[in-house]
Amino acid sequence: MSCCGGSEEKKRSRALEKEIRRGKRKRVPYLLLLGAGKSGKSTFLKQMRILHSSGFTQVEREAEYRPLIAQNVIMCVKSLHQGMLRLGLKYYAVQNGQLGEAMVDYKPEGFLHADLADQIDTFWLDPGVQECYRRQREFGYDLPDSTKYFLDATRRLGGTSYTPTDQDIIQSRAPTLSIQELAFTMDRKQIAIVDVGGQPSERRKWVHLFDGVRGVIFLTAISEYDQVDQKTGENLLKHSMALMGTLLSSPFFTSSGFIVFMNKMDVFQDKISYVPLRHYFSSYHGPQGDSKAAADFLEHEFCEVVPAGTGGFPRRRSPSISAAMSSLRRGTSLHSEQSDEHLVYLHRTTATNTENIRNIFEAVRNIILINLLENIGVTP
Ligand SMILES: Nc1nc2c(ncn2[C@@H]2O[C@H](COP(=O)(O)OP(=O)(O)O)[C@@H](O)[C@H]2O)c(=O)[nH]1
Ligand SMILES: [Mg+2]
Repeated sequence: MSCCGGSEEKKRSRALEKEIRRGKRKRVPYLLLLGAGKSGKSTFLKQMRILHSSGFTQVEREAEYRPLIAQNVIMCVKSLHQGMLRLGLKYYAVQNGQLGEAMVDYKPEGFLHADLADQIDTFWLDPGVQECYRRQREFGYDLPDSTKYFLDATRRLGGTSYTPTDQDIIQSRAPTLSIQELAFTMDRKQIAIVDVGGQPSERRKWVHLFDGVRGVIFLTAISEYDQVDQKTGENLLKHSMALMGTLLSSPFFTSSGFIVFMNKMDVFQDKISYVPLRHYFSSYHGPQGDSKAAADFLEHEFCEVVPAGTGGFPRRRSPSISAAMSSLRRGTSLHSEQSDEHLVYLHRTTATNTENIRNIFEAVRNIILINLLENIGVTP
């Protein structure tokens, strides 16, 4: 697996697609990662690689991730500079504004020069830039998610002796332009996880992958409750809910396990303290600033879009919503042992947190083993 969409990777991806199209994949138990762009699919796959596979090699760290992280850092500076202009904010020190301007057309060559890293550190600490960061909502959340993570650490990231750590790799971002697959062994069984990319142009690729899939992990960034699509103006979280409903209505999923990760809980918990949920979901009447109540509500909204004919949660809502909710949260589902219908499982996740993903994956392990392996006639 590679992060940057190079030609080798594209070749592998095309070969994989062909194999899937021809139906060869049907006998291989695999989980499909689905969800809108930036919901955390690639991040989850990287965590799986760290937790269940061989991790990242030194060559990948230096040849792929060091240049990518340099690009990510420059992108953070560019986005902040654009934010400064849009908000009409003034730099405290003139040279910081000059640096912002100089970065607009700058392309790093493989690594971040140590002296540039120092200048970026000074740029980031400029009180004007800090205000811009705090007010990012006002210019449409154009900042990369990992802005604070990288800019707090810029000095460490400079120079040719810098080797990206696992956490740096987790925080780095490259749009997934081709199909990515990670195969690993779980309880002595081979399993593959496939990420098809969430960019709109990639979605046409999903359809032929549905056939024969044994399980889906659908990721949604619940921290996007106040964000809109820059082109359509549609609320991103509502869009994600609708997408999940559409996927669950698809006949391709009648025999697959479906696990929803309400992701970016860390961002959500922070944001909910100052951005009221009610402004974007008018039927929310819970306490303002209460992240648990707000997440419970959104979990319920997700359950609402599960089509009634699909089986699973909504048709089994009695005896009480809260019992059902807590049961879903634990990764089990009501009456699951009495039914062979496929059920929807919900978990709250922070994909950038390796420990959190380790625990969640433990929790979904049983669902995966039962739904994936038994369905294809393999005894777990
Ligand atoms: N803070 C935070 N950032 C996250 C989380 N999950 C993903 N990200 C970041 O969000 C960005 C987009 O994630 P990515 O996995 O590339 O999304 P994808 O488009 O669905 O593959 C990356 O910079 C990740 O580091 C999370 O739970 N918390
Ligand atoms: Mg991706």
